[in-house]
Amino acid sequence: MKDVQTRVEEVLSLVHKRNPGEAEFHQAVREVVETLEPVLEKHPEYGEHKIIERICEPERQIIFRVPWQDDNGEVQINRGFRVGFNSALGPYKGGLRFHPSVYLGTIKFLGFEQTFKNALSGMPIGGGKGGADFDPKGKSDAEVMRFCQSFMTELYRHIGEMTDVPAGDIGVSGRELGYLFGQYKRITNRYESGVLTGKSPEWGGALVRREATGYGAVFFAQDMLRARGDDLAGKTCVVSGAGNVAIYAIEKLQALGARVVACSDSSGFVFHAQGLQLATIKQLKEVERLRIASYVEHHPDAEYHARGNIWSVPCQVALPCATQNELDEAAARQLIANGCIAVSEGANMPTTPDGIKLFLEAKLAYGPGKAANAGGVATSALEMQQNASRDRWSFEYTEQRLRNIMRSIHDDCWTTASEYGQQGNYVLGANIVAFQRLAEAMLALGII
Ligand code: NDP
Ligand code: 2IT
Repeated sequence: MKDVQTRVEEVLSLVHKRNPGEAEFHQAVREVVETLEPVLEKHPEYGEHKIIERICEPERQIIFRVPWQDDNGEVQINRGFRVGFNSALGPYKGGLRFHPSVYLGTIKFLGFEQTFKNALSGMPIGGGKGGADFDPKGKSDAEVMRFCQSFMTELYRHIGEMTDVPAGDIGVSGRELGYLFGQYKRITNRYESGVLTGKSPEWGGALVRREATGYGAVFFAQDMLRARGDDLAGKTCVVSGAGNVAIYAIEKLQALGARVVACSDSSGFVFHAQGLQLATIKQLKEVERLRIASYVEHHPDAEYHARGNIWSVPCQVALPCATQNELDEAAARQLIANGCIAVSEGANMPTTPDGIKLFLEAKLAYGPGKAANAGGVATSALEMQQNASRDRWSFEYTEQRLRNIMRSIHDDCWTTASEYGQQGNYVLGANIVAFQRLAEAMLALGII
């Protein structure tokens, strides 16, 4: 038997060789695999059955052409993706991202994270992810509709409520899911509600799904603080992003008595010392689809910093809710120096490995995305449950289910980290809990 460290190094070099140039995927795998040594020591059968090697190789990867016509009649061509990463625990489940930066490596990193996150959620869902290098910014509704219809015209044959269930991610929310579902329904001649989640509550979507990722990340922050005898009331917070996750993180932080002083988009950030006015942000972003810079036109006492660094704003609690690698070592250092005590990741992999190292060394409460933002996909699983039973739950009941799920995720990570002698290390806890659930299911299902 090879020693565990050699095996871990071999896995990483194989992932590099098989997936050249996919830096985010390499990063996501390294972050997980490096924490698994103690569990591999304890369970040699995982090594014998090459569980990690199998988890790192997606079960299937689909790449397809998405042709569509813009409003000028010009033909446009994008590239679409869907990666079915792991179906040991349930049908592939995970969002679709529409952003010009999307390539296969983005989808693989997100699919890998999703596989662990979904296992950690405790719901019966496997891991998958998809998307396209399409940029919805500046496109008319009609263009977005034609793009979504063309995308689904290929995707429909690969998905299904028992096979693969997409949802939203960056650039994909209620509007896009409506067009996607409409085309799926038309092609298949089935009103198969459970094939997509994040649908509008008017036609098959679950209440609380829209709010769930942001709310969940705040619940996770609340539980991390509670474990230290503290809470969110009165805390000064910074939330990056101004999209779906950021907006509902701000909403729940404010409801729990925290003061949120800054948020951002890819152009810059706003700082509002007296606390952000969420109604303005919702109007600008959800209705008018404008840049966050416009916020200061409504609130002249706020400041806008074009291309500024939001992590320079002093805060006690930080929620990165925009995108991967948005919080680097220098930003982590600045947050710590400014007295930040908790970081809860609404985005996927927003902190760079050097940043994470600093957070762990400083022993602040650091909740990695695969734990802290699992509330979104967990509520998607609740939507699947409602669709399967043709039922509809109240907002209060669904939010309570989400609250309980976040508490369980927190407690599972906490207990496992303590068992492995690393109390308070949610990175180690999350990775080990998720890996063991996946490993046990994969052992039971045989070599497939
Ligand atoms: P949205 O598209 O609604 O919002 C994304 C926000 O992040 C926007 O403010 C956007 O600014 C900003 N952003 C996106 N890309 C970049 C970039 N490259 N650089 C700087 N800012 C950027 O997406 P979501 O809120 O749904 O997703 C945000 C994060 O949360 C992502 O990491 C996603 O994977 C993760 N997540 C989402 C879940 C969900 O349920 N939606 C569930 C779990 C995780 P701009 O408009 O200028 O591009
Ligand atoms: O990253 C994520 O967890 C999501 N984008 C949500 C996935 C889902 O299926 O709800």
